[in-house]
Amino acid sequence: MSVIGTWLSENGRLHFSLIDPDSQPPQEAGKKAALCADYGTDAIMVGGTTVESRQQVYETVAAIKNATDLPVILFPNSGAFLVDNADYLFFMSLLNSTNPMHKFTEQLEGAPIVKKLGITPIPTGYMVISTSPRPTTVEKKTQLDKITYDDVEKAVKYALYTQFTGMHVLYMDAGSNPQQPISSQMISQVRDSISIPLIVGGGIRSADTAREKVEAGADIIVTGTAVEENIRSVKTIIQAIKEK
Ligand code: 1GP
Repeated sequence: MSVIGTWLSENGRLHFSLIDPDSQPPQEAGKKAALCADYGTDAIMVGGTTVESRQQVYETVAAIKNATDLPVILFPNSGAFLVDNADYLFFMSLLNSTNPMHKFTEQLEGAPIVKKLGITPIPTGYMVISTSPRPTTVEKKTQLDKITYDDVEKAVKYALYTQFTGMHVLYMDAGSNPQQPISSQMISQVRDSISIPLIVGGGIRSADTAREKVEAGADIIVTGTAVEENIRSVKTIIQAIKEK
């Protein structure tokens, strides 16, 4: 079974806290991670679309590892910022990009680095959903074959492709701080079409929204902006995800 599959079978639904090394100094990132650990988060993801320094990523991961026992998963925007002090890496292909760099080339160049550093890769199909009129940073920086808020059929097509090409997990992301999260209807239809674990992120800032998205079929909820802007809300978000 895949790493994520094992975590899910042992713990039920999961919550991952996303920390962007660009948003605060490493010590501050460590404090945030420790609070999220107290609230019951299951892993810390480290990454962001605007990260530009390997040292910054390394020091952020070091501070988080110092402050918590949680697994740290890199959420990279490039193979250039991989570090050996993280535990795992979302080895991601941005499926609905028209630019081969985001789908394949970065991964190809990064593969020997992952091997050398000894981080465990988690083969991940990554889909960005365009939920809002105002594009998110990831939408601006990647060239997307757009999947709009209502285009459930297209999302299902990409989800099936993800599973059929052997990815261990599908991550559906509305990008950071979008005007609205991915629709529950889309999550539910995607969930019904695949059997691999489903991660959902982007725009989930309240317990009610988190509950709605897990009820629709998300196995794992990622929150980033909530960790940055209203860390206390992460506690109730986690409680909502884990309640039966
Ligand atoms: C972005 O899914 C993550 O890649 C988190 O999004 O910052 O909106 O929580 P938020």
